[in-house]
Amino acid sequence: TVADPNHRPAYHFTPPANWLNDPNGLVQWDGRYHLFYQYNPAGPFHDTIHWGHAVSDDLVSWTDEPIALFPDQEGPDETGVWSGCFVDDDGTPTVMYTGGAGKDQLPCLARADDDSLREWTKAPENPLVQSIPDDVGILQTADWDREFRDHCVWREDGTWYQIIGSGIDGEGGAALLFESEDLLEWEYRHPLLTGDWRATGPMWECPELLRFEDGAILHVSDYSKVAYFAGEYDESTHRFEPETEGLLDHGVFYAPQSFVDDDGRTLMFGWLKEDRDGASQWDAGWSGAMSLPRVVSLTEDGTLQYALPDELQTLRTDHHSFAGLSVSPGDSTTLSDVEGDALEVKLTVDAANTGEFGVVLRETPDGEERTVVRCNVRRRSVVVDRSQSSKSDAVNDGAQSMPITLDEDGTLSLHLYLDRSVLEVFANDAQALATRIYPTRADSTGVSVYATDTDVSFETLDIWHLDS
Ligand code: DQQ
Repeated sequence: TVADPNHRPAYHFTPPANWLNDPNGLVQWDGRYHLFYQYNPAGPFHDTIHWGHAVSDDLVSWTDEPIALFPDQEGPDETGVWSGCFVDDDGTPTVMYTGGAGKDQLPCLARADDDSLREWTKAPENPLVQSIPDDVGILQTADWDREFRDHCVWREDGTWYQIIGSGIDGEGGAALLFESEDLLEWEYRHPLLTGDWRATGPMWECPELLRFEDGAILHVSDYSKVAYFAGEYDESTHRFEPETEGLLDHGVFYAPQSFVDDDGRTLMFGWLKEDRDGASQWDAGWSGAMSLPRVVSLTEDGTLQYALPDELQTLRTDHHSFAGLSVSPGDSTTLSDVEGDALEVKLTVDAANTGEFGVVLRETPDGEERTVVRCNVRRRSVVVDRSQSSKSDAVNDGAQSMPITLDEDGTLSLHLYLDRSVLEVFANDAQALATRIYPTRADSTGVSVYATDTDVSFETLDIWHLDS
């Protein structure tokens, strides 16, 4: 197995021990950020899920809180308190979540006892949203009477709306829209969107509708990837017209959830799955990390944009600039004074005369272990090559890749966050790839850059060591 304590991220949120999956109930309440998450306190594996809880004043330092929601011994959430969202019910902090019970997936509601959001009282009316017309054709499987879970709730002119993840038999994943006056009794409206099972699977988990000035984004998790559709949401018909589509991330980022904070930013967190085997997770004693918060926006032409919150800059310690560094074809340059396993790397190159180049992270002096972020500018792709990331065979060493679009002036910019076993890569603030790597050697801390077939000249190349 590969279970080195040095794989535990330094500045990404991880559970105190045991298992973490989806972010839930995200909110800034009373000035504080609250991160709830799917949590199994019994061990580093997905089983009887609770809601873990952590708070932060700055999105950077997190303090663990007691478990917020427990499954009841008997009742609509007896096998798990699954994913759900936060609802501000006229000042009463409220969550909608899915209860697991036998072969049922049952919408439930709970209200916080006070503004600390520590303790919650479940609604006696649970389970909710029980009557769905038969002709909707909700997907049934061997395990579940109906695939029907995860919640995104919002309000329009005093009326509540929510979408719940589901699938329509024979068609594909679906985000089903419901309406309510009181959050307790819900009436079915229509699918806000249905996918084609060949493209985005038979079932959609964790659907979320995000509203921006210039349009809306609906994203869904289809067991492997997070697909998004950008388009228009019409408040009079409650219909969504998708115009463009893409992937929120090209790596292991899954089941993301977002919220608008007091500064009006739409902040998104996603679960970064492990990519080492179950025995390694067991030996490590913990599993799953939360992504960094991403500030999401939509440009006028419907392109999704990511930015990293300024607060993350407080993690920066030593700074090294290599602006103007040139590397000749076939050469590589070791950046000898920037060793580390918790780094931020930001670079720009002029794409016009640039072929293939790369940034190598977590490299041993003899090159036995190394993770290569390879940019093929002509093919407009970034590949994370993990074939030598780890000597262990208990890990996934598959390459991952994402397409890139250049800025109008032909600049390619890359922004990397390395955090021990986590690597998040952003290209031109528009594409993202989060991945996991598990080096085994203590000296896999080197950084180098190389050029393959053309001179590569870095207009900017900044590297910071990041604090924990
Ligand atoms: N995980 C939860 C579900 C959700 C899935 C259960 C996505 O609510 O559909 O832990 O990871």
